[in-house]
Formats: sequence, structure tokens, C-alpha cells
Amino acid sequence: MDENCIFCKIINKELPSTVLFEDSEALAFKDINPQAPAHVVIVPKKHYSDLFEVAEGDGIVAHLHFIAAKLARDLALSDTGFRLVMNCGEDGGQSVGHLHFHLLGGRSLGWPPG
Ligand code: DGP
Repeated sequence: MDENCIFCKIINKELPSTVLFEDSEALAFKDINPQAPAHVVIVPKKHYSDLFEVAEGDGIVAHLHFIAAKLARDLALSDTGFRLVMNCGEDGGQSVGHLHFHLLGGRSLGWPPG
């Protein structure tokens, strides 16, 4: 728990969000500023500032991927496809310093990303 972290506050239900999935390790909720018809943020409940804080052998990233696949099925994105994105650092466009994936779908997504 990082007292200054907006995602930690969402995890602790100090801030509202639309939760799509929750278990003991992770939470998935609708992005407040959706970039596609389906835009879900998937976060570990433990605070990691970014990918560099994840140790080898820590299964959290694999777990978040498993949740992404489940949500993609639940949101009917598995036939049309989806994108799973992690922004890391300033040039990567990370604006919240709590490890997270974006699950995006429901429209054709351009490549390369901006
Ligand atoms: P990033 O820029 O990759 O760090 O993504 C952070 C995302 O988090 C961004 O798409 C907007 C979303 N976000 C920021 N604050 C809130 C919030 O208070 N509630 C929700 N639901 N999403 C938020």
C-alpha cells in the first residue's frame, strides 16, 4: 500500500471504480478515460511502482495475463481480438506509478502505437 497511489486507493475502495474482476491478488476495473469501447485496467493488489520492481519468479505478471484472457472472453473480445498494453516510464506514457496492464478492444487498433 502506497498512501499516495491512486490505484492503491481504488484497491482499498477509498475511491470508487467499476470493478470487473477481483481476487486476492488482483483487481480489474474500467478505465476512467477509455481509449476503446472496452478498456480495462488490471492491477496487482500489492503496490509495485513498475515492471522493474517485479522479481524473477514472482508470478504476478503471469496472473495478470490470465485475468486479461478471462476478461477478453467475458467481454466477447476473444473472436475479434484485443490488445494488452503496459506503459512503463515517461517515454512509455505511464501516468500512474502502480504496475498495471490495459486491456483494450471493441475496435480495430492501429499499429504502430502513437
Ligand atoms: P497509464 O497512463 O498507462 O499509467 O494508465 C493509467 C490509466 O489509469 C489511464 O488510462 C487512466 C486510468 N485512471 C487514472 N486515474 C483513474 C481513476 O481514478 N479511476 C479509473 N477508473 N481509472 C483511472
